[in-house]
Amino acid sequence: MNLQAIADELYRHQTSAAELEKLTLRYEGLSVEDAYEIQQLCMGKYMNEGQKLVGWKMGLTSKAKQQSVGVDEPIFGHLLDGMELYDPHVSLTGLIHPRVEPELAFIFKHRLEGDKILPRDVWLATECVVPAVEIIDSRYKNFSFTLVDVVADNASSAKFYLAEQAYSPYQIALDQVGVVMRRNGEVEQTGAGAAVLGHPVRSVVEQVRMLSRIGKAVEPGMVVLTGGITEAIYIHDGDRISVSFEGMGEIELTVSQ
Ligand code: OOG
Ligand code: MG
Repeated sequence: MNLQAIADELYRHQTSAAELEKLTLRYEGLSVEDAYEIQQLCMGKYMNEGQKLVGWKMGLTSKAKQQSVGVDEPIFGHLLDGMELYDPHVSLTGLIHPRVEPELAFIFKHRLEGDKILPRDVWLATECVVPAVEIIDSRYKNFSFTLVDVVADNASSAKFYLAEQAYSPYQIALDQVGVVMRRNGEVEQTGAGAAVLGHPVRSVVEQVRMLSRIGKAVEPGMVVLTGGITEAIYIHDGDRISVSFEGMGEIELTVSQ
């Protein structure tokens, strides 16, 4: 199977906001390892064009997320500098059927690698924790995919925004942080940090372990998005999305064409 050709195809669809048919309907026998290889080849194209790897994202770390897409294990993807929003405003241009979800992000001062990582290693390596929102946008028709498809498509990543205020990792029990996501003032989703594998620190542990299988690590200065705390909601032109993180402030995201 020509994994590079599949990566090229995904790249074309990602950069032109064009939906595609699931890979698994067209290529028989693609494994999860193949899918991560396709993801790396595809992200390599962006990096060849000058984009920088700024971190990693975990996905499907909460039951709410797993149930909404019908995939029951965590996945990860690359975060590139071109995906980061500098202010909490998202333009729908270049996106297919975007959704937003609340997340907690970790930012690191030390390298983390290997498959024997424990939560205490993560705490020692963490500089700060920041509330975040991720805009996901599956390139597959109807936002419908299998594990293999979504991994190849860089775990549906499109954009992300980190709040301006960072917090000490010791100040707040991250599993206890309550989250309320509203659209135009109406409550859409609620949840708590514990939805993410019991505690968001476990998502970082899992991220490092998964990276060790492909010989990669979390480098100093990198961000890790630990995964949607609630189900993601679709965004439309004119939406005002507010996400409050108990004890950690609020993100107000506006959406336009
Ligand atoms: C896959 C990406 C999941 C998360 O935080 O759970 C994700 C998807 O739902 O399209 O980013
Ligand atoms: Mg996410």
